[in-house]
Amino acid sequence: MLLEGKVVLVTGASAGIGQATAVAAAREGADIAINYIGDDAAAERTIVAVKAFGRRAVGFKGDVADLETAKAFVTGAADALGPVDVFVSNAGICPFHAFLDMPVELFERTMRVNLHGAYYMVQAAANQMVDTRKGGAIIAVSSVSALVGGEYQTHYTPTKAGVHSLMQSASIALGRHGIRCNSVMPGAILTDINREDLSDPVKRERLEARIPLGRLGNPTDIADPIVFLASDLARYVTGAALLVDGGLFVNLQ
Ligand code: NAD
Ligand code: RM4
Repeated sequence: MLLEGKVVLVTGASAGIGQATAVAAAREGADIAINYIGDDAAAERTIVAVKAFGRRAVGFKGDVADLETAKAFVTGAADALGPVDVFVSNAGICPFHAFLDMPVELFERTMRVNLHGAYYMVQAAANQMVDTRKGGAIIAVSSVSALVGGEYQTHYTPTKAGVHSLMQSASIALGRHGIRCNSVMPGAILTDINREDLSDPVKRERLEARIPLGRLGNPTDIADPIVFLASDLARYVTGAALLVDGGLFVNLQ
């Protein structure tokens, strides 16, 4: 087991990559606290799946864009499970939209959830890790979109470059406290975030054809590399990005 006895916190863990990460960390022996927004029943499914591994699980509802959510999540999780060892900043949105007529509300909401939300959460977790002097690992879910653009993602791709940049700077600020900070960069993973976008068969086939491993990813393809970065196997890895995209990025021609 790679995370035995660790307390792992995951944001946006009622579905997709966050849910798979919570379950994978539980499989590796961790107790889990999840942040989620909206769907109580979906969050409960994550909690049930964690408990099936005999681990403890608690859920905290809240919008990551709100600074108070971060404080409540990190302190509430510590009260329930003990201090945080691993923090996964995963919550994110990508409401696909054209550039020239991007509504200001959509632009600002995407920034607030994906970038401000990650910042508040990571800062709250880091403060607790520093206070308890235990060290720890922080992983932000960035994207291949930190490296390449998307016509309908002009509000989104800067946030994904931003969360990786946050991990780089935080790794410097926190290294002396024994805290490692890294990002994962998923490629095209089939989840709710892009289900509608990829329902266009032409777009989906074009994307699949570009992936050397021949398929879209699924959430567990990302959860396992996150577990690796969280674990002592990655003890000398900090400030790094792990691209997990089936080869999508490098396949130019
Ligand atoms: P998803 O829609 O299944 O999961 C996103 C999760 O974030 C959901 O559980 C949602 O409820 C939660 N969330 C959204 N806004 C929130 C808020 N304000 N507060 C708290 N939680 C909130 O999609 P996913 O693909 O699993 O996305 C997870 C992360 O992975 C995102 O950060 C996304 O940018 C990133 N990502 C996804 C892909 C992909 O192809 N699916 C690729 C690269 C990166
Ligand atoms: C990712 C990447 C994927 C897209 C999702 C929504 O970062 O750009 O291709 O489907 O976001």
